[in-house]
Parts: sequence; structure tokens; C-alpha cells
Amino acid sequence: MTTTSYAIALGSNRPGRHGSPRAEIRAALAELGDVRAVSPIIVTAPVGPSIRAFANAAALVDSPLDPPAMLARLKAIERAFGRRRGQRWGARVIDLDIVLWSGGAWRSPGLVVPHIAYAARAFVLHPLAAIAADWRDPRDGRRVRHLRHGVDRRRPRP
Ligand code: PH2
Ligand code: MG
Ligand code: MG
Repeated sequence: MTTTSYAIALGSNRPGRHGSPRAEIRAALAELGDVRAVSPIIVTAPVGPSIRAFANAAALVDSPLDPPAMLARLKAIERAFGRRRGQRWGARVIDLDIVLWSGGAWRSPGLVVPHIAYAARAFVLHPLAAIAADWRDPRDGRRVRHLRHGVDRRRPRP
């Protein structure tokens, strides 16, 4: 069976049945399956309309699933955690995003990999650089460590 790997970004800024946002992230990590590496969980200032601080982390997950099947899995975990679809970027108990896939770029209805905005988001790149600094963006070959330096230069906050 061909196994690929995924870089998954995790975020939470609302308590749920597992407890604090940090506890929600830990519980979600336990649901992800074959997790090969986990970043530290960091606290970040909210980007966008939400007011509460986020807990953010990143994980490397090995899986034979293709990106749409992996996305369906992540959405099922979000639903099981009580994620409600509401205001875009509203407070959420758990958010699980596919950031990178070892198979390269992917595009299908409702899913684009690499994640369209990750290269500009410190709350993704900081944890991701802790576990996948040498992973290259398939579109332009830039490494995660390079992208992280880019957001740090542009905007000296999380
Ligand atoms: N996720 C968002 C919007 N804003 N801000 C932080 N700090 N962390 C997040 O995970 C986050 C955000 C949309 O998914
Ligand atoms: Mg997100
Ligand atoms: Mg999401």
C-alpha cells in the first residue's frame, strides 16, 4: 500500500468537551491516526474577527488516503468534536487543515493543497517549522523554514 504524508495544522480557540483549547488539540491529535511528529502547542493572537486567543499546533500524519478522503476524515473529527459551521473564522472548538501533502499539489472541488494561505500565516508556520522545516512547497520549492522567516520579517507577531 502506498503511504503518503500530510502536514496538518490544528487550531482551537473555544473550550469543548475535552476541556481547554489546548486539551482539544491534544484530543484531536489522538484521533489523527498514524502521527509521526507533533509540534509544541503554542498560544497565538487571533487573526481575523475572533477575539479569543488560539492554541495552535502542527502534526505529520502518514496515511494512504488521497487528499479528499483525508479531508473527509478531518471534517468527521471536527464534527465529532462539536464544531459548528457558523461565521467564517468564528471561534471554533477544533480546526484541522491540510497544509501540505507529500504527493505534491492537489486541486479538486472544495480542496486545494498546499493550503492557499499557509505561507502567510505565522500561526501555521511556527509550529510547522518545528517538525518539517525542510519540507518544500511543491509550487515553488521554498522550504517551510524559509517561509517562516518570511512571515517573521513582514510581521513581528505570532
Ligand atoms: N485560524 C483561522 C483564523 N485565525 N488565528 C490564529 N491565531 N490561529 C488560527 O488557527 C486561526 C486564526 C481560520 O482557520
Ligand atoms: Mg483554518
Ligand atoms: Mg479549516
